[in-house]
Amino acid sequence: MTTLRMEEGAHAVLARNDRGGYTVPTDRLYPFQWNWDSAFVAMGFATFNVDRAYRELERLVEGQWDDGMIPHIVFHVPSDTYFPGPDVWGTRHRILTSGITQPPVFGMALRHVHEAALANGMTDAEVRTRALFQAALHSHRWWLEARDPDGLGLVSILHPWESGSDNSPAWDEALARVPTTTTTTIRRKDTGHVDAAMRPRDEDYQRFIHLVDVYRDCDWDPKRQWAKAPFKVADVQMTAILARATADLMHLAEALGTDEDRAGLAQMRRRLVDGLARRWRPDLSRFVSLDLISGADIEAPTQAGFIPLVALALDGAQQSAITAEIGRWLDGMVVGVPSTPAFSPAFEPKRYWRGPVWAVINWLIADGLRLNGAEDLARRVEQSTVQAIENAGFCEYFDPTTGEGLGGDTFSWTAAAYLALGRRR
Ligand code: 9WN
Repeated sequence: MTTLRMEEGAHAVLARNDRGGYTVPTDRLYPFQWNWDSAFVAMGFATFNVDRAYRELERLVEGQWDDGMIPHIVFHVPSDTYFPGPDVWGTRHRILTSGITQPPVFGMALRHVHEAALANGMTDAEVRTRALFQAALHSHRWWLEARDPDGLGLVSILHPWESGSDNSPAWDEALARVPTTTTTTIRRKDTGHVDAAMRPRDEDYQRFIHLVDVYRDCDWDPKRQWAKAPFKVADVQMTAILARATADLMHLAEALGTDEDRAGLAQMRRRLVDGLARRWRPDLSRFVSLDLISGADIEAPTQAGFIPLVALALDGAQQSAITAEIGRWLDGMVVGVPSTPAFSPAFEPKRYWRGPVWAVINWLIADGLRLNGAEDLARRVEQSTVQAIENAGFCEYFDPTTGEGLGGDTFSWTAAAYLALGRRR
């Protein structure tokens, strides 16, 4: 198919998943608005419809809590095709939402959309960006207060769903400590839409729901949750995205913020960059997360170890080491970067975050490689992503060993990634 036809196809996927100013990740499997999906989708919309890009972000912040948290799901309209729905979360925001969050790509998306709006001469760009900037700032403050109360310079996830990489091998040890007992009855819907062999296991779901039960019993109060959490991981992927989004907000604050905003953001960024820099492991040629309950480094190799590229300027030795390591993960793969490398005992090429390639992860990795001067590798990652989508369609994820498209098809963030990355070839 030609690039033009593919772009039309990507627009059609976004149109089909549009539910009135917000986009569902895909029909039925994910029938609500998801946090980081929408941020990527907004950047995709910015390539052809900036007004709609703003709407995506504006509809997401309808779900923002008074304390600043932007939830991982906003349940704008009821649907019975997804579990767990609002009844399980039992939160008490103005509109129904989940009680946990997801990677704050929002700030990155906001800068992107703002720049597209200026390039298009949109007259309401400043007003719209200003409102969203305040929402982003509030959410970043929440992140540091609620999820780095001890000032490590690293933010923590209290649930694997927050990472966006739900069943990643990175969580195996930490999650194994979480009991499988639940007070909520589990009624999985995902395996009715997608082959169970490509999804998290039942045991994973029992633990995921146990965590929801614990936090609901804390009335979703961040301090009580922090004290009670049976799963607490200072995540380098989350921290890197937050640090990068903070840098993007700093950029916006030059024109749109106050002196106080600028100083606060600069301090926030310094804290996160310093925290992240301490997570570099030269013997592994990547960054590692920290299990705050056991105190141990999480050494399982996953894509998260490369995401700090989006936030840090690495030194020459680190740059060579990390690019060589990414090259090693790509070796023998039809499409990379795998979410878990083939040499890992945990590698499962078709099971969700345990091997498959995700277009939006490649988008971040390529962006970070380019920031760190590795233009050739950045292009290789981008082109193999675009190629995979052209061969297999706008699938949720791809088998790195065959390039086969897996999970949900007609996926919004894959369409957005195609639009953004396709332009760079
Ligand atoms: C739980 C929507 C989301 C993505 C996540 C992906 C998956 C949900 C699920 O789908 O998670 O949030 O039910 O599996 O792991 O990254 O945001 O596309």
